[in-house]
Amino acid sequence: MTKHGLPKNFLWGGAVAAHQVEGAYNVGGKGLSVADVMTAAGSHDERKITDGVQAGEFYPNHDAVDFYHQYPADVKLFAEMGFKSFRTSIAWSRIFPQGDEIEPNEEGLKFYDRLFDECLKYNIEPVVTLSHFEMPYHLVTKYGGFRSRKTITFFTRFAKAVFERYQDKVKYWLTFNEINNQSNYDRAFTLFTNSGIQVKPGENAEEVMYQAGHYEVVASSLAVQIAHQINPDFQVGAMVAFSPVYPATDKPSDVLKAQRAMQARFWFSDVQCEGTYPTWLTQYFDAKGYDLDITKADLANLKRGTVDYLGFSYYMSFATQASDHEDKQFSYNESRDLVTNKYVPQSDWGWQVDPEGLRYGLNWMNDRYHLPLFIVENGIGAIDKLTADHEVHDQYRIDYLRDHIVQMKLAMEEDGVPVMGYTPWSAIDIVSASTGQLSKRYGFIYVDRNDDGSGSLARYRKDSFYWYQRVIATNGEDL
Ligand code: P53
Repeated sequence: MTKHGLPKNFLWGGAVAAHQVEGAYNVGGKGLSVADVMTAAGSHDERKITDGVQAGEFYPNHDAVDFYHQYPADVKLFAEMGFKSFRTSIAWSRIFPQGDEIEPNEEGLKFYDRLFDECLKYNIEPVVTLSHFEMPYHLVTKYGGFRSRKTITFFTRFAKAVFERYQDKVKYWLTFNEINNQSNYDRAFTLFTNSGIQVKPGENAEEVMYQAGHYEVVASSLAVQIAHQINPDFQVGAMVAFSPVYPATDKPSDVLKAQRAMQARFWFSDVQCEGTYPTWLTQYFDAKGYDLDITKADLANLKRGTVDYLGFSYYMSFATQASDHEDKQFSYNESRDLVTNKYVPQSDWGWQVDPEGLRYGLNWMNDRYHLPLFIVENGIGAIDKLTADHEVHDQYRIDYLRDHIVQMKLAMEEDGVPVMGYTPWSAIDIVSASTGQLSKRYGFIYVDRNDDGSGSLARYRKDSFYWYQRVIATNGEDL
């Protein structure tokens, strides 16, 4: 890399996901997705996953911020900020409403034609996630989501349909968003949004997660192969949530515990980037007596379908500590094993803000995978106040993003880590994935919508909008 500023073609931009912005959940032939059966969380509880859509419940993703109808004006605002790229997902259930059809839904395909054309009009490169918490709900009820090997076929059929359709419009793809969230297998939200799975009483959630995760890395490897057959220029990436797990102290067992935590969080990208299972994990399956459906053909496909680059989100870091009664595996359970890091502050939602963790992560992934890296999410959820004259003074967001960009530049310029681009979360205010709230705001653009769904949906530029515009215009020099 260069000591003299960022590369000229650096992909500055912003990110969203279809289900968090589009709304129009039953328009254009779209089927229900997993996001459509999740309610909004209160201040202390998690989002409820309901049995289909229930009368009397509120589902914030059904309307979201109406991007489905308002995208031309929104993309124009992205262009005004100077975006070179825009990351979104294709809502799987717009293209295959039930998930198990043979033919795609033309009306769904047409929507993304219009959206990508709108981006290209401003020379904004679309960066497209295939599966961002948007599995067709019918695949959940009929097949148990990624409990079933059949879902690999449904996914690859979807992937092939959109690769073919958008081969001249989209070059950068990502397979499964934050595929490793489910390493926290005891949290209902992660297995449901990653894999369309609800754990049943008496089941071993960890084993269920490893089986689903295996089917997903296989599905990802098949998608990579299909993509390269259709267009050898396609760049297909994996996508993980990079929350590093630090040892809480320099006690050797804490260091071992943290190492196992990192292995447990990143085996997905190990397989997707390197094409083989790490040794610790096959030993772990044996030790735990997990008898998984992993075939020879699967292993061959994993080798053939390694990714071109690694995309990742970065919001926060974690820390862990060994207990006095660790088993031989130092088995890691994220819902149980994290401790607070007293050296870093927390966001209003308790996320540990740690800009240096981004430099650490870029180096760690570069050493481990030797692939180009793409920061496809980074940002802070915060309460914003709209003033009477429609301004939002979000200096905290500017500070957060600036501190992280500084660390990204150190990794690139001092450490030589190859970074393709930076698409912070989020381009515009969205429905929060984990809480369903609008008030956990991330955007450069404020959307007048409240947690209960009220509001005019009008858009307003925040202070961070103008700041980011200058950052892009100066290729990251003026922070
Ligand atoms: P929300 C967990 C840890 C890190 C990122 O998150 C995560 C999650 C799951 O909540 O999600 C990603 O909205 C995700 C986005 C999401 C964003 O980070 O829960 O890819 O869809 O909106 C922020 O505050």
